[in-house]
Amino acid sequence: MPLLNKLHALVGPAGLVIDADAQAPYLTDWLGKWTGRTTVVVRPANTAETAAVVRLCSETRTPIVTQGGNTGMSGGATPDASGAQVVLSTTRMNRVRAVDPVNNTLTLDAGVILANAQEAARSVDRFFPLSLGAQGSCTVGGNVATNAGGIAVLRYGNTRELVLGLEVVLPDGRIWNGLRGLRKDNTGYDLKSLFIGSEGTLGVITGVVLKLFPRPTSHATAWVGADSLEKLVELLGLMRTRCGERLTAFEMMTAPSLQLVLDQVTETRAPLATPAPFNALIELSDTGAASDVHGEESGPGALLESALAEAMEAGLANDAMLSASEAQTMALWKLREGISQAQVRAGKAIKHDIALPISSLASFVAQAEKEVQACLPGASVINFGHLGDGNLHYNVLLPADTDHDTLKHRTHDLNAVVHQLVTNYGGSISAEHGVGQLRRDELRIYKSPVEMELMLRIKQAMDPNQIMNPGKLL
Ligand code: FAD
Ligand code: 2HG
Ligand code: ZN
Repeated sequence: MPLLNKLHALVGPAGLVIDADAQAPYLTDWLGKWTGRTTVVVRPANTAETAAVVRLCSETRTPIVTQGGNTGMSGGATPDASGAQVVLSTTRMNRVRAVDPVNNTLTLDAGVILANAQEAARSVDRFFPLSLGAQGSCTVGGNVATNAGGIAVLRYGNTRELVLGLEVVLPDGRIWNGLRGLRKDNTGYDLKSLFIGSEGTLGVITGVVLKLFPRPTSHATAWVGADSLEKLVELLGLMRTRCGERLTAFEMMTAPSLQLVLDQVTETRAPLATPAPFNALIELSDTGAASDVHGEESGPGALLESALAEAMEAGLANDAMLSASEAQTMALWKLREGISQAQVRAGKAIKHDIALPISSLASFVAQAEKEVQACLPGASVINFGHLGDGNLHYNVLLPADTDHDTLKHRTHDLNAVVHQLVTNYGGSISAEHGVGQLRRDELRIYKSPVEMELMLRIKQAMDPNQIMNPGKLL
């Protein structure tokens, strides 16, 4: 019986996408950078169906590309051009399995959309802190598989820090039930950690236990302008000292990044009267008795105001705008969250998702500016990111009509310049978006042979037939 018929027998007609038009959204990534082919997109309804599909693929040596919300930025969820890879979409597995406000855990199918996970936490007066621009369409399984970061890492950590348990369909079709909701469990190797950030190369994540937190009851948000990155880094230090745990987000945007959003995204306006070379979007949040943003002396509003006054006095900030309403806060976040879309609209971005020690950020950026301009005179650098985590999105924007060969050469040259410098500073060439197909070849250059060998051995041990997302990560 052909594979298609066997899959049909396992998941029924609702679990298969065969029509070319209906398949299209699964075959191109969010950035429109990678397009592949497949004979079939399989959408199992639950873990048992997923296990049956993977078992069949294992027996027939059919490669599987697992896909969640397809918002990834490294091409990890796009099949190759051969048409031989099956796309396994988790989007039908979208049940909230259990919410436990006493244990502070949330157990979900891996295909649950991140925003729905946040809502499930809110429904029991708890908080799930993972937050990123794609939260309306990315899935928790995809978040786990990429170890997603986002805007609240500064306070709550990456996805890795937010996962207590996993359920995974292994490459041979067996189900590993590691859905534990424990804060302590020293019974050997931490297997769940292997799957976090594995980008679909070790198995299909089907269930997730997430940590919940007390729901913040008050927030304060400000936009700050500074004339150098050194000053913003100093401001970050000041905010940490003055605000401690309440400092939830510290995002950075250069003037060209902000201008790009103002040019490309409707209903946006500059937050400061005089544009600043470097901008920070700062958020404090607090739990406990509800307080108005500016209401209480000890609330985050008052704290932010006094910390910023101190910063201005110390010359760390030129100007600051404290949000006075929920609508203003949303408008400020729209400026930050709009950058990815603005880049897509404006041209072709050569992206660098890099992490550096916070203490090296300013000198890295100064040196990178020189080296990038030497490599590509007049380059338009869109530099922004999660400053509080030392994570920059150091992107170089080329005109939309740049031809394929030019783009290829520029990408190669700029990657070499930026990533060698990142390595010299002890940084990482993939901070939060993963490796996928974007950084696969470069990984071999920047990871040590020992690390590469260990990763390849783990892959071989767990997926000896190499059916899980071949051509990605390793
Ligand atoms: P997909 O794109 O579908 O897949 C990503 C990878 O995970 C692929 O390798 C895929 O094979 C694998 N995978 C997916 N689901 C599973 C599963 N159940 N089991 C095994 N493997 C699986 N990322 C950040 O970290 N921080 C940000 O701030 C951020 N902001 C973004 C803003 C925008 C506008 C966009 C478009 C993306 C952003 N991203 C960000 C990137 C992306 O949203 C995240 O990487 C997200 O975690 C991917 O989830 P997904 O469900 O869309 O995964
Ligand atoms: C963000 O922080 C995302 O907005 C996307 O990680 C970054 O578009 C990018 O390069
Ligand atoms: Zn980011």
